[in-house]
Amino acid sequence: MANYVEMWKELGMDLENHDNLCAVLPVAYGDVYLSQENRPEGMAFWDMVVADIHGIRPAELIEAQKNGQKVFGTFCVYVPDEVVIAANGIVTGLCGGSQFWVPDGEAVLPKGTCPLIKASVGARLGKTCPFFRIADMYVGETTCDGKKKAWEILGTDVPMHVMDIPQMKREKDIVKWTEEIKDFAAIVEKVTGKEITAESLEAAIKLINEKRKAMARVYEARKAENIPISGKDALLMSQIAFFDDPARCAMMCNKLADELEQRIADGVSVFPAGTKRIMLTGTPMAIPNWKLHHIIETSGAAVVCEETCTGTRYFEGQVEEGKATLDEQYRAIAERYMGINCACFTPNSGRVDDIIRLAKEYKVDGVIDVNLKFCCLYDTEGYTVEAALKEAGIPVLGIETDYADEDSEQLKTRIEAFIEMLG
Ligand code: BJ8
Repeated sequence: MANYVEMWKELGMDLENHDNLCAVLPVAYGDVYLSQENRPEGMAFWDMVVADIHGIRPAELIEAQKNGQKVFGTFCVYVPDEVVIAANGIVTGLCGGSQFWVPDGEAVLPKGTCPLIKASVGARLGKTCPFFRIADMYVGETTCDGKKKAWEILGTDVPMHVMDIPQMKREKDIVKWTEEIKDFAAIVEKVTGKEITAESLEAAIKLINEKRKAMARVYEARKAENIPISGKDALLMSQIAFFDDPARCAMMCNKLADELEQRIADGVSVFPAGTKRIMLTGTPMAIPNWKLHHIIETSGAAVVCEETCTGTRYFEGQVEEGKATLDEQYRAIAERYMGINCACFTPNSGRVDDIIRLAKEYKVDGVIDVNLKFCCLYDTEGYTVEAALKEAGIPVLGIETDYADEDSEQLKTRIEAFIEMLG
């Protein structure tokens, strides 16, 4: 492993505390990931990325900045990567998924805030994540109240642009969202010093569409009767996709999909025949939040799909290509992104339809509706989701949790009972 201490020092990181984080991550990864048997060989790429997660990609981003590129840090799958890439910028995801960052977040936020927000704020203020130090600009959005207020705090420490996301999906909301994307494009052009043209935007649209298609291929393979990849490994692929170079991400996902398709043809599975198939739905699982997948997959079941923003909501749906003008392209981008079904919208019946459709496509035996503590949106929507699943005859278990380990045993007991109940 290369030595990145100088780089972290130059980024103004708290090295002592960062050492504490670096001490726990390899142990957690070893326990959760490297203990799995018969993993696809293609996962070696993601193992390598995680082994140097605060080194390789941050060093690439810094090199790009030296060459004049700007880095935009995002927290939500509604922020259109295409716009940044069309202006020669780079996007990196910034959602925090570790309990390690929560106390630094709680220093400025109410304890009753969702762990994703606390960890994201804590990762910046605690100076223990290079990605949070590198980003030239953060891009927030008006999805939930906790995030909206967190942007005001983060905005005192780092340049911040907030995108105003509509809360409904009527024609006038799509028009408004199109305008909001255009405003964002103007900001991006100002920061990067590069003009977005119809050609550069078309190229960016194609690039991100390719990345989505590659991720979709990996997910497609999970529909097979003999499951060629664990849910944990598929989740890792999605989590890293938020940080990686999109062309490399597409290439590695396609390579993995090739291997998985071969495994299906050869009848290779990472789970014994008859293993119960679980779909997760709910709040996103930012890296390194592998808690629920690990509990489920060490309790005798397999996770075959995630209807989350670190799952299908991230890659389903393409931006229509081949539009002639920038105006048409921005409208096409707005339409694709408004197809994502986040609980911040009302009504949000599209999400319920997606869940039922995915449950059938992935032939799941049961669904676990997971909610991050204090996420009022997904918690409340859980009522509708769980009622629809019951009506469709699909067993469902609702769970609320956070990033801490304290409830792991209790969760395991409930999940084991649920799996047993599936017969
Ligand atoms: S599109 S799910 S990534 S907002 S931060 S809403 S968990 S209380 S992350 Fe999200 Fe975009 Fe929607 Fe997806 Fe709840 Fe926490 Fe808010 Fe959260």
